[in-house]
Amino acid sequence: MNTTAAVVERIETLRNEINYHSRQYYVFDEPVISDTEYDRLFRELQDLESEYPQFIIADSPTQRVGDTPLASFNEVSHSLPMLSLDNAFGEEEMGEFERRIRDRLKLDGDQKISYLAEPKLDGLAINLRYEQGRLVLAATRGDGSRGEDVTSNVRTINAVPLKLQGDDWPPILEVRGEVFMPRKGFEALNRHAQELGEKSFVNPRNAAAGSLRQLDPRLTARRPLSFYTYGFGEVIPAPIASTQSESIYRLRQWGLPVSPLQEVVTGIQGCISYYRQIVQQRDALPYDIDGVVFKVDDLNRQQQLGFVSRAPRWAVAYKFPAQEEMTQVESIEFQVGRTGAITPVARLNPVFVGGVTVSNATLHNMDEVMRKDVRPGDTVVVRRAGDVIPEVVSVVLLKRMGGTAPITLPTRCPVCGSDIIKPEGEAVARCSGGLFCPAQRKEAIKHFASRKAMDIEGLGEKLVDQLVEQGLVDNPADLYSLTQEQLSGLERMAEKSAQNLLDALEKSKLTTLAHFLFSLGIREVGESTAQSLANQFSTLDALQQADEARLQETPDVGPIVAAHVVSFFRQAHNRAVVEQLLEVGVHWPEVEPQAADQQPLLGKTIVITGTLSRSRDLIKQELQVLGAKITGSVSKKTDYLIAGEEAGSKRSKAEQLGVKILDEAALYALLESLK
Ligand code: 9MJ
Repeated sequence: MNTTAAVVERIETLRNEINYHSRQYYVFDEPVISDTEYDRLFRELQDLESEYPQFIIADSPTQRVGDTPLASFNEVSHSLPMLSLDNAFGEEEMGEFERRIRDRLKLDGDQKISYLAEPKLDGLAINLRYEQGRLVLAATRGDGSRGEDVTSNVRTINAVPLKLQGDDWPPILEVRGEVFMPRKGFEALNRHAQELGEKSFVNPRNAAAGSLRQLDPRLTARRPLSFYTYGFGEVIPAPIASTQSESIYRLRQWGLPVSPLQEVVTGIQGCISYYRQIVQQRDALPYDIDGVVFKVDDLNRQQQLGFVSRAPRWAVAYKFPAQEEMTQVESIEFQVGRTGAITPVARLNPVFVGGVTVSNATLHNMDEVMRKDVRPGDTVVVRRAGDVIPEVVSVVLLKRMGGTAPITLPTRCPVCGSDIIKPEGEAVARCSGGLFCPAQRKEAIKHFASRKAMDIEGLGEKLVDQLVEQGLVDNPADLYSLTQEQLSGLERMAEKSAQNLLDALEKSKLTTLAHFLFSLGIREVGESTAQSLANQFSTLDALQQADEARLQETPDVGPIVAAHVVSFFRQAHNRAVVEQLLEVGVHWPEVEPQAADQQPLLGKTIVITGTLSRSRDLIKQELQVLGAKITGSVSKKTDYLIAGEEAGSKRSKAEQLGVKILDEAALYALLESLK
C-alpha cells in the first residue's frame, strides 16, 4: 500500500465492513463471518490507524473505548422526559388497562386495538441522541428529566452503533432502550470476581448498572453489556412512521438492535396469549426479563391518550410475579438426604415469591453457607425462578442484628447421631450412618415407592415417616409384609385406604428390571443409567456378577458409576434386601439381551416435551429399548427434541441450539423406519 489515497480507501472499506458485520451480528442476529475473521478485519484497521493516526475519526469502530477516566458524570437534561411504565399484575388489571383506553378513545365494541408487544428487559433505560446520524450523547434516565451523561461508557457497547446506517434518518434522532447484561456474561463476570476474591453482583441488572457507572470506560468495555431499542425521545422532523411498530422497524434498518420477539397483537386476548407464550420462553432466553410490555401501535392514538405523571397511558408493563423477595431467616437446619448428603436449609418467614408462598430455601451445601455467611435472624434475598427449588441468594448485611455467629457444620448427624464426614475437596458432607440412620431409611423407602421407581400409589411421605418411626418398616422389602391391621392403626388411615395400599403394593410387584434397579437407590444410578444397565445385562444375576470393567461396557457407565454398583452389591445388607424383595414376589418379564445392532438409537440423546397423544412414559420406554438415552433438558448434546402440543421453553431452546425437532407424526415415522 503506497499511496495515501489507497490507505484512506482501505481504511474506509474496513470501517464499512466492520460496521456491516456488527449489524449482522447485533441487529439481524445473522452473522456472515466468524469471530476470527471479524477480529482479523478489526486488527488490520487498528494497525493502519496506528500507522496513519491522522485518519482516525471519532466514530471509527476502533474508537469505542476512550482512555481517559472521568472525574465524575455530568448531569444532562432530557429534551423530552423519559417516562416509566405503569404495571399490571394479572389478567384483570390488563383488562382494566384496555377498558381505560377504550373509554378515552371512545371506541365502539367492534373497533380493535393493535399493540406492539415486547419482552420487558431488566436492565437500565438509556437515551441515545444521534445528530446527523452520529451518536453524540448517551444518558441514563435519572429522575426522568435529568440523567447522567454516560456517553463514553455506552460507546464501548458493541451493540450500540456509533453511526447510523443509510441516509434517510432524521437529523435529530433520540432513541430509547435498555442496556442489559446477558446471563452468560453475568455468570462469567461473577466467576471471575470470585476467583479474584472480589465481591460478586447479585443479579445481571445490578451488574449492568455497576458497569455503566464506572468512571473509567476501559473497565466498562470489559463488561459484557448489550442493548435493545424500544422507543424514542426527541425526533426532528417527526414522525418517522404512523405506528410504533413501523417506527421501530425503521430504527432497525438504521442499525439499531431491536428485540426479535417483538410482535403486533390485537386486543386483550392477543396480549394475554403473547404473555403466556413469553412466560414459556422466559427461562430459555439468554437474558433476564421481568414481564412484557404492550404499547398502543397507532401513534395518533398514543398522542390522544397522552400520559399521566410519569407514565404513558398508551403503554403497560404486564409484570411476572417477582422472582426475588426479601424475608427473614428463622433458623438454619440440616436435612439428611437418601444418600446421607447433609443439606443446609433456611427456614423462612413465609414470603410470596415466584407465584407461591415459600417457607424453606435451600442453601445447597456448607461451602455456600460459608460463602454467603447466612445466619439465623438475617434478612435475605430469596429467589424462586420457574420450577427451580427456592434458594437464598444473598444476605442484606445492613439489616444484620448483632450477636450472631457464622453457622458451622455439625459433627454429628442431627437425626441418628452418627459422624458427619466431609471429604477434603468435596462440597457435600454426609452422615456416615447409612441405613442405620432413620432419615436415610425414610428417603430410601420414599425413593423406592416413587412413580419412576416401583410406583406404589398412595405411599406418600407422611405415611413412610410414620411407618419408619413406628418401626414397622426398616427397609423397602418390609413394605410387602405390612398387614391390614398394622396399616389401619396408623394416623389418617381408614380401612379402605389400608386396603388400597395393600392392593397397590401387590400391583407394584410386577415391574421391569430397569425400574427395579432404579428403585434400589444405588448412588449415581438414575433412571436412564438403570435403563442402560438393564439393556446391557438383561438379568439381575448377570449384573450382580459383573465387575467394574464389564459394567463400564454399558453406554454412559464410567468408573464412578461402576464402582458404586459393585460396592452396592458387595454389601451384605443390600444383597439381603434384594433377596427379600425377590422372595416376596417382586418380578419382571425377561427381556432378550439387546444386541447393539438391534439398538439403532444407541448413543442418541432425546428429550420429550409438550402434550402427546400417548403417555410420555410409553414413548420413553419404546425409545429406550431402541438404545436412546432420554434426558430432561435440552442441551448441545441433545440429538432430538420430541415436541408435542404446547411445547414451550424446551422447544425455544432447541431452536436456538439448532437441535432437530420432531413432532409426533415425525416421531412415529422415525420409529417405523427403524423397524
Ligand atoms: C423495557 N424495559 O424493556 C419500555 N421497556 O417504554 C420496553 N421499557 C418503556 N419499553 C416506555 N420494552 C417507557 C419504558
